[in-house]
Formats: sequence, structure tokens, C-alpha cells
Amino acid sequence: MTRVYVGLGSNLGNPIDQLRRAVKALERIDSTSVCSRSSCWRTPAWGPQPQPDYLNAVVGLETMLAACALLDSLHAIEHAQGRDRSGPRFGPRTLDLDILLFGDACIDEPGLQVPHPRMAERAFVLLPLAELAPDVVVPGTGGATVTALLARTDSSGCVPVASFS
Ligand code: 5RY
Ligand code: CA
Ligand code: CA
Repeated sequence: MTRVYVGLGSNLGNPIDQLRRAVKALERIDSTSVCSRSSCWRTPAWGPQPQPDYLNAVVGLETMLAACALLDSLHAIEHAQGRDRSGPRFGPRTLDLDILLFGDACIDEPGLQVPHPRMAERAFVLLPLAELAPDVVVPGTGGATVTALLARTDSSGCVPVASFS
């Protein structure tokens, strides 16, 4: 069994609804269970402007799947929730599901990099992740914990808005 943290983000198409539906879909993945869920945070968009604020959250999973099989399931959920990949890189999206951490694995394959290559600098990931895993050391950061990384980021404009329940 591997403990996994998945980041959820949405800034199109009723974001709170997108995140709630995504958690239900994550619960239906075979050989995988949802163990923990963060609050939902409203966060300023990082990327090309203008685009709407995002809602971001993180869920903790336990899975028997390999990382690439889990990624396939995440892509299927994104697709089922209307993800359109034709827009600009880092542009607005109905749903983005990212494997942030997969146990203590470091994976660098085309299409699958874990830890997520930009997570160490992004408050929109670290704020919800710190609710679930403040003391987890992020591989590739020289031993920094989620809390230590969060302290170095700019989290201005990020506010908790709701839980999933
Ligand atoms: C990470 C995940 C997705 C970094 C990570 C993207 C969001 C990224 C965003 C989002 C806000 C993007 C893709 N780790 N801004 N910009 N929230 N995603 N606030 O989820 F760059 S672009
Ligand atoms: Ca399941
Ligand atoms: Ca993604």
C-alpha cells in the first residue's frame, strides 16, 4: 500500500461542484481508498492572466496501484468532468488532478513527474497539503517538510472557503 497525495484544482464550470464530484470519483477507483481530505481553498490563479481564481484541495489516498495506473484513473476522471486540453498551457480548466506525492518515490518519466515539479513553490498546493501532511518530507527538496516549504511561499490571497462534506 502506498500513501498518495493528490492535488485538485478547478477554475471553470462550478469549481466546488467539480471538486466534490472528483472526490466521489476518486473513491470509486479500484484498489484505492480516500483517507483524508483538506479544506477547499480559493487561490489566485498562477499562469496566464486573466483567468478566474481557483478552488484547490488535496486528498490523501491509500492505493495498491502503480503510479502510472493511478495517473490513468486521474486522467479518466478529468476527461469525464469535461477537461479540454486544447487551451493554453497553465490556462483555465474544469478539473486538474495531480499526483503530488507517491509514498517517498521520485519518478521522472514523460507525463509523470513525482513529486510534482512545481509543488515546492506553490501555496495553492502547500496550504491544503499542510492540513493533511505538515511533517512529510518532500523528496528532492533537501529534506524540507511541507510546513517549511509553505513558510517560503507567498500565500497572500489564499482563503479557505469550504470543506467537501
Ligand atoms: C503544482 C499544479 C498545476 C503547478 C501545479 C499547475 C493552478 C501548476 C494554478 C491551480 C492556482 C495552475 C498548472 N504543484 N493556480 N495554476 N491553482 N494550476 N491558484 O490549481 F502550474 S497551472
Ligand atoms: Ca476505491
Ligand atoms: Ca495536471
